[in-house]
Amino acid sequence: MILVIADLHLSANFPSITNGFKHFLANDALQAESLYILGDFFDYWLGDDAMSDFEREIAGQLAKLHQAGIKVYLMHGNRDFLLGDDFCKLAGCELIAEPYVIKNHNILLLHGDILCTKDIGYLRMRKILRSKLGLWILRRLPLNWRQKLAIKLRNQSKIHTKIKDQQIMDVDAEAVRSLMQQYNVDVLIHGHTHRPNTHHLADNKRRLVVGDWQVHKGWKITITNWQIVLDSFTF
Ligand SMILES: [Mn+2]
Repeated sequence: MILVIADLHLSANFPSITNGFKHFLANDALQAESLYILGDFFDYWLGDDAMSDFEREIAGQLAKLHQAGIKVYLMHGNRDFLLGDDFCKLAGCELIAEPYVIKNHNILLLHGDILCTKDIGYLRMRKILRSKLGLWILRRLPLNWRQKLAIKLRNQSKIHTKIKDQQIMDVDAEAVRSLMQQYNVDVLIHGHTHRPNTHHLADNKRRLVVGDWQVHKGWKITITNWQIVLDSFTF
């Protein structure tokens, strides 16, 4: 069994989600052969050089899975894209680049923001921040600058979700179709939009959106050889 989660937005400010995650790790995740985390695992990430006690504790929690023989794969989201090798070493997980195909299952994994192609302003900013040069500069900025930038980006993304047309904020059907065709997959799984659902597309294809974790509720997708199921659970 493979488990997929995304958008936990872990932060020391939301202990209830952290507790829910610990519960998930001790129960569901220990039954899995592998766990995929599709981005925005943390609410923000200033850099591996600025890891807090909270973030180290989460790394320690993930490392328990690794010690139990469970493979953990982590993908960047739009909020934690500065997360790097130092965290992954502590957590015993492997950083994977999107788009990522789960071998033998023909399933494509993404965070999901690149599917929101109508949001031109956001994608333009993303391209700059996540370019090699952009990342190089961001990683070398003084910590207090990175803190200010993180707050700014988070506020922008909040205002943005409120103001922007809901259609613009969701994925673009054509972007989904062409990416699935390019990777020759029947199933696409992503997070980011916070709109958990199973969408049935043409030619028996499916797009599953894993939900964002709330104060007392988490979401997961379970993949076995015979089915792919999205469900929520309370904690
Ligand atoms: Mn996101």
